[in-house]
Amino acid sequence: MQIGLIGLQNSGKTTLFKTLAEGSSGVASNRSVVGVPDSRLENLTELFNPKKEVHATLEVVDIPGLQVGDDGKMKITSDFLIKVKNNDLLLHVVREFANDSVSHPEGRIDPLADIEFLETEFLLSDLEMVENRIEKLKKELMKTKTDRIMKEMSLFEVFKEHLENEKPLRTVNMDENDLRLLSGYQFLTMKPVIIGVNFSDESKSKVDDLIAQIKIKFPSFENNVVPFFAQFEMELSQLDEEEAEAFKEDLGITDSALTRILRTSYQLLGLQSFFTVGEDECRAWTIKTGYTAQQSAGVIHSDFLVNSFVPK
Ligand SMILES: Nc1nc2c(ncn2[C@@H]2O[C@H](COP(=O)(O)OP(=O)(O)OP(=O)(O)O)[C@@H](O)[C@H]2O)c(=O)[nH]1
Ligand SMILES: [Mg+2]
Repeated sequence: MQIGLIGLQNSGKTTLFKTLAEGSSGVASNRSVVGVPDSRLENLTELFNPKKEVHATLEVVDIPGLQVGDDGKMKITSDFLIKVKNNDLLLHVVREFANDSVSHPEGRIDPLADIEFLETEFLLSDLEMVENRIEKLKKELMKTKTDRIMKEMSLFEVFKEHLENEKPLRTVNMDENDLRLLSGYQFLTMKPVIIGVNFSDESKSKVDDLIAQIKIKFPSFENNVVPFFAQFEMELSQLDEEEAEAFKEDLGITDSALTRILRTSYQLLGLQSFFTVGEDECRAWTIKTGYTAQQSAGVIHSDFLVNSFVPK
């Protein structure tokens, strides 16, 4: 699984990335393989005392912030689309922290407006892509009327209407055939999104109220809003454990940003863990929620997969 950090410039993506990647193996300066924290695995390790403890892993990618041009429009470049492409999930980092020496591309600290701004730009970017494709399909239909082109056309007409009504494409009901038709496309509003709100430790008292406001204004993100304190949590990771615990308690942080983000990601993507234990290793594996025991075993033993136990 791969999570891409996106958002406006200076929202705190790289700071969060460093916090998430702390102690994990970096693949590149903007890419890291992170072990999924799991207290259940730690309990099993205590019980079985194995030679090795293996966490489930996922990849986190830090994507450069989106810039706003002189015309007030966000520049969604082809480079950005390429970077977003391979992510299973996007974590949209919005800024709540105030810091006079760090500029905001829109000159404001307003997380609700930032969420709306990016969502709207993503809708517009997808709409443009859909309209261009419809024009091309119309020309093709004048030459030949194949089944595939007709199906693609009707799907894109649905997309167009949906986007014009300001609804993201992730809310369109699609079957496997539709998804196959779309395999070459890259629509921004089709990706699952978590909204990550970056607070400073001074704005702690605003957390509950702001999260509630976001959920009211954007009901589709109701279960996908995660507050965190990127800078503060990064600083904590440099303290010794006892000191860090005292600060965390003071701020009411029970789980790290990583744990909270991962928990929400697993829920959103319908994932869960199961464990294997023994003297050699205790290990966490990731599966789709609802897998049977046989399907889960297929994740471990690839020879179990021949009967296509893994849902597509
Ligand atoms: N006071 C304060 N400053 C922060 C916080 N998070 C980030 N910053 C500062 O804001 C600046 C920008 O943070 P980055 O993490 O680099 O932001 P970014 O989203 O990666 O920026 P781009 O990659 O340019 O889009 C840095 O100087 C950070 O130290 C925070 O929670 N509080
Ligand atoms: Mg950055």
